Amino acid sequence: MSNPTVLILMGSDSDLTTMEETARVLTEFGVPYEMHVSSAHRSPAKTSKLTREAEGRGIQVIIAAAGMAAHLAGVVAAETPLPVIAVPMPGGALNGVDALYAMVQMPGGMPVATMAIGKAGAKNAGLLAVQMLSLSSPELRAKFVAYKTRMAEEVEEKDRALQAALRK
Ligand code: RP5
Repeated sequence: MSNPTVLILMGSDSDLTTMEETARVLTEFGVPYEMHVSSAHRSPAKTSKLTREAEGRGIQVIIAAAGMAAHLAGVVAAETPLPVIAVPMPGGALNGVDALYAMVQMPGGMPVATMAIGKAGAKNAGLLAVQMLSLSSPELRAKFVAYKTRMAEEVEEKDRALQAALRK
């Protein structure tokens, strides 16, 4: 995509099925993004290069997804002033709880915004990135407000259907 404003990094291609949820949200909001497989442990030099160059290329938010001993978001945050959103991947013996703890327990001075484990977290990472970008984009803010209105309407519809079913 041309002029991406969001950089998505994931530790392995095995994370892609989960992180497609983030890509879907960004596409829905018309936010250009770039996605790479890059691991904190297996390819540290590549991760460092992508992170250091991000701001200069116009990236405003970095989303880091990793599983198991998930250091990716932390090492990315260490090398950039950009905000970093972390998504813990399910899988492994602890099914994502290990990644959640690794990501959420950052030491003071080094924040990463940690989402829920798995697809809900991947979806919310996209939405949080949209909210961050909305701070300087009235157009994106309007889209986000419309999204929330639509969501509330869907809940109303579901409740109407439930009430109708209960009356039968
Ligand atoms: C992490 O290890 C990746 O983010 C992935 O969630 C997990 C397993 O990776 P693979 O062995 O499937 O490549 O670094």
